[in-house]
Amino acid sequence: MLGDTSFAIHPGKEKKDTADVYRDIGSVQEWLKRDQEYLFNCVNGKVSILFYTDEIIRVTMNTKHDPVLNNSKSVIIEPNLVNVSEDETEETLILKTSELVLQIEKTPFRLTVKDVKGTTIVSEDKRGIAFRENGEVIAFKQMHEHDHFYGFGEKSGHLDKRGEKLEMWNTDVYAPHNPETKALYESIPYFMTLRDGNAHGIFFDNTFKTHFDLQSSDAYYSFSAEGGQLDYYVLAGPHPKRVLEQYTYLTGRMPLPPKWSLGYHQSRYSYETEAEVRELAKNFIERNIPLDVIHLDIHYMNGYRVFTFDKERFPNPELLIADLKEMGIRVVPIVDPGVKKDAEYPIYQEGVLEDHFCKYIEGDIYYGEVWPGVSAFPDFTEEKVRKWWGEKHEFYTSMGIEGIWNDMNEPAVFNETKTMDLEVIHRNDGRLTTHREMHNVYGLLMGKATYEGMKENLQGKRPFLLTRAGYAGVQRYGAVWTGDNRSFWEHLQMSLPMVMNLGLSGVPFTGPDVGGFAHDTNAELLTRWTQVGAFTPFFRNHSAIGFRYQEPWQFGEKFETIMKKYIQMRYEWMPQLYSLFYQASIQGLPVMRPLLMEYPDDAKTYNLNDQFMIGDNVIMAPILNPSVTDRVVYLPKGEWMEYTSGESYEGEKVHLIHVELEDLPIFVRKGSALMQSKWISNQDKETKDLTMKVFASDEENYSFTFYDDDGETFAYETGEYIKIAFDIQSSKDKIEISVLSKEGNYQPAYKEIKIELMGPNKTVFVNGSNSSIIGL
Ligand code: MIG
Repeated sequence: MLGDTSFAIHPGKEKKDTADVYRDIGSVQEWLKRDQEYLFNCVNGKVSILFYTDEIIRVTMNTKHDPVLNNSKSVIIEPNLVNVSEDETEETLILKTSELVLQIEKTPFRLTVKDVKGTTIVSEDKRGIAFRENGEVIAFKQMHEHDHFYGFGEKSGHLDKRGEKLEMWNTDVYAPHNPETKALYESIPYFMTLRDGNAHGIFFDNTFKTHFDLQSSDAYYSFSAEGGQLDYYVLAGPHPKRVLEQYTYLTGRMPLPPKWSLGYHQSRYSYETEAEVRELAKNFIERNIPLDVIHLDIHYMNGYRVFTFDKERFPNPELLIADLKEMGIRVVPIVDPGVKKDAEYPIYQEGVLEDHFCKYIEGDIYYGEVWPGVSAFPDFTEEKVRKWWGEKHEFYTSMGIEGIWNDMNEPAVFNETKTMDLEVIHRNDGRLTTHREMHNVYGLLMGKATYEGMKENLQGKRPFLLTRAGYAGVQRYGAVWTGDNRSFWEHLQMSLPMVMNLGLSGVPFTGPDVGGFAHDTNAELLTRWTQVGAFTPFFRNHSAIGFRYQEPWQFGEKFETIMKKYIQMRYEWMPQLYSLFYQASIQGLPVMRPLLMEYPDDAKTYNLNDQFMIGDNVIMAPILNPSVTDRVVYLPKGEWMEYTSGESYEGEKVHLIHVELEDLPIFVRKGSALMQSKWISNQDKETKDLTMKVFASDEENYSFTFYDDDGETFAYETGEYIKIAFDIQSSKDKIEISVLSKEGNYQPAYKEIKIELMGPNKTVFVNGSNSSIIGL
């Protein structure tokens, strides 16, 4: 990955097109329909096409036997009954749904997917789908001149991945996180292509190491895997939001997180003693800096044994947790997968005696070095192991803990390869396979075990899970932080496209370590990062052992005051953010999104890396460079109002704006609204007042949905929520707000919504009458 020397550009060094060594699937000899599956017998193997909906198809190539269609760790739905019409000639077979036209050429097998208007969505390069004798499988697709590529989970570099080569192999990368770092902790082999304003998606559901090549040619791109089937889904779009709905329909959506997990988190590797944690909490309370969570990193454990506390450092965890809860602060401890090899340690004993650990085929347990020393690793591919691990979390829940932080679950091992031997066996509920195939889903399945175990143990309360590793579908179990970044301005810059692409990959609840994990942060960087963090979905300040402490007060009052203002702002925006998290939980749309998601026709947004949106009406333009107090902002179509100054800005224009250290430029689309409430104190975080800020326009229409509930139980599933759909019509002299619908039985502490008009004075009407209050 980093080994490129100048030799790579040696004069005369020829570039060989590796595609030549692949064998084509070949011509169709016959085809048949089995239930909903179209199965093509080709010269070199079989291909199945399966319709999931009118807009989603699955293509599976298997060169050895019939395609296996029931072993996904990601896809949680079954194919629907789809009406497909067939039209066959000697050369082609046409399959049509209400949204898609599939054109299959028979000699050799080639598939083109079009929409019903005849526009090509996905078409094959002249090489189609192919394989190699070593087990590799590959698909070559045509690349169009105006294609832009997004998603791919957690990747370094810029938003648009055209021109890049990417790899999926969950890797513990302490350093570096550079544009050339191809694989990080999460593997999400999924991307969205945007072409002339229309979008579609491809999900390559293969858990082996996979590669995406968007670089070698301008005429084609490819995706390949080192083993398994060529198994991919085409999602028809055509709007970017629709693609995401389709992808998360397949792989699931984030369950509504507990509200406290959307607050501010303070962490460090590590707050080492109970006294230190109490002192930390006291500081937040006294300074009235909002805080919801303190994370306990590995030092809390007895010799790094998971499911233990060190009795000297933390003599009374129950009391600590209870006292902190009184202050409105929760504790989230780290839990790694490695179980210390120690014959006197009950978790290890059970693991061995009940056969929960990963083994070699000969029956010996696999051991690797991690924090506790020599350790064994639970085989999370087995249902019974997941259940065991999940139940063990009673240790934490019985102390009042409601959230868990999973680290090192790539799994990371301290050795040359950084992970388990590839030939370690996973029993995989009867479909035995090796780590080579299960590596990328180890973290996902640990997350499943943890989330489900916590949910069971918490008896009606929502668990929170933070995980480092994952695969497509990880959003069903947890939030993701982007691992070991550094206190570099470059890493602040990179975190924006990284979090936006994670959002486009179905994972809405993510964020980087604010301030930077490794390296020493500084006052200005931490301040600017905290301004951004206040609006990234996951908001945690975390730093590494041996580096400067970076709690908000560490750099003196001037900086503390600014950071406090932004952390408080996070809470003032909570009603808005929570409504967006609700939207993410039902539709899969990210809270923090790139501008292209809302403005897919505007080419200026296609690789806009240093601005982001919160929902569909707010654009953030933070400062991401040292000593900079001016920046350029691009605003798309519409009229915009800067949140703090109230100044108006025209859309489809570039603006130069002045930004002091205490400022974060926030642009709200005129005609739209934001729901907000006041920050009171850490001990009293319940929303008691609610304001709708309406940003006056002379002509816009806007509609949005406000959502709220108790924030911590599953009672919303049985109607305990409040959900109001609003419509706002703006005109020259008036603003008309209408309640389109109102649902749910939840009785919040606030009894009305106060309307606050931002900008020029106009008369406000609510449901037809002159008023500035909406009663609930
Ligand atoms: O390699 O638990 O990414 O957040 O503080 C060190 C110690 C292991 C890596 C995580 C980091 C955490 C640290 N862990």
